[in-house]
Amino acid sequence: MFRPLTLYIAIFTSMLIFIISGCGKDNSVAPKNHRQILAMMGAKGTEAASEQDIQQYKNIFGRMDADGDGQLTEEQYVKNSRHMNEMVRRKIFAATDRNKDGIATEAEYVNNRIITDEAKSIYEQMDKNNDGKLTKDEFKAKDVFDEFDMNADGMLTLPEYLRVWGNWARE
Ligand SMILES: [Ca+2]
Ligand SMILES: [Ca+2]
Ligand SMILES: [Ca+2]
Repeated sequence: MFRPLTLYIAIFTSMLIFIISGCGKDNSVAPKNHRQILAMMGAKGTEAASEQDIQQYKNIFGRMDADGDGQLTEEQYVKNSRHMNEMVRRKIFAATDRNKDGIATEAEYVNNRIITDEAKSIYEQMDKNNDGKLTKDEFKAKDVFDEFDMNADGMLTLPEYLRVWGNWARE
């Protein structure tokens, strides 16, 4: 004799198995390690910086750090750095002061310079037509181009690129 309850239980069980197995399967592609992507683009990372470069960055820091206590406040940095204008200097300071305590230490400064200068030189190598911008064609890691292109206009400017690069390089 046909027993509907058994049928319902059978259907319910098979649906449950289907749902559980569906949940267990991870269809999303594992996100690539950001630092691996940077390495693929030619980044060697902070460990690869030469003693010469590090010393040079320390010297620049020392010139800005007038009282020689190894610390720069934002105001000292804005006053003493040689970057274009105040707004740019404040942005660079914010990127440098990684732990957001309002002080750029020598170590933070050196670290930021190593990362930024390497990123810039890779940017310049990719910019084949030297117009200061990168198209997707010029960009080496095409599958993450959109993550760099913050305003989604199909072009990368140096500040856009540095913002993402700076975060990834410190992961
Ligand atoms: Ca700090
Ligand atoms: Ca270009
Ligand atoms: Ca853009």
